[in-house]
Amino acid sequence: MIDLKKTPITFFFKIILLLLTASLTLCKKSELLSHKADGAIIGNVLPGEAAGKSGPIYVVASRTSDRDAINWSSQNDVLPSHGAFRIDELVEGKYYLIIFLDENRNGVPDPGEPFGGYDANGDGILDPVTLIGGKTVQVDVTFFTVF
Ligand SMILES: [Ca+2]
Ligand SMILES: [Ca+2]
Repeated sequence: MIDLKKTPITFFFKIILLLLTASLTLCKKSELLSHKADGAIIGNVLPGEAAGKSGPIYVVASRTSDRDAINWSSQNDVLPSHGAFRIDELVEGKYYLIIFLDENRNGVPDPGEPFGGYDANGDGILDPVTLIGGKTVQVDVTFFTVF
């Protein structure tokens, strides 16, 4: 047991210093993790409303669900048809999984082209998935409307 009366005050300062150093180190480590692009989102593209239609399928991991603000050419995977997708090198955070079927093969969604993504509750509004640093999240996406 530590005799409080005899223990020098410096002992407590040392303990406090040790605790501070430990917590700072932990903070630094989690900060490093959160900025590392070491997460991935994988899953399957299901045909849904796009059944029978053909063309490249773009799967985008987007920070926004605002169609006008989505960058279709980055953080994506392009598939020749329905099937497995994989998007690597993602920083942790919230992402919307958004898909379109590029019927006229111009690299961007156009009115009438099948559109969809990850909609957990099936209400027609995209839902975000949360990715933790260094982890892989699996979600299936489907076409449920047109752009
Ligand atoms: Ca197009
Ligand atoms: Ca939804």
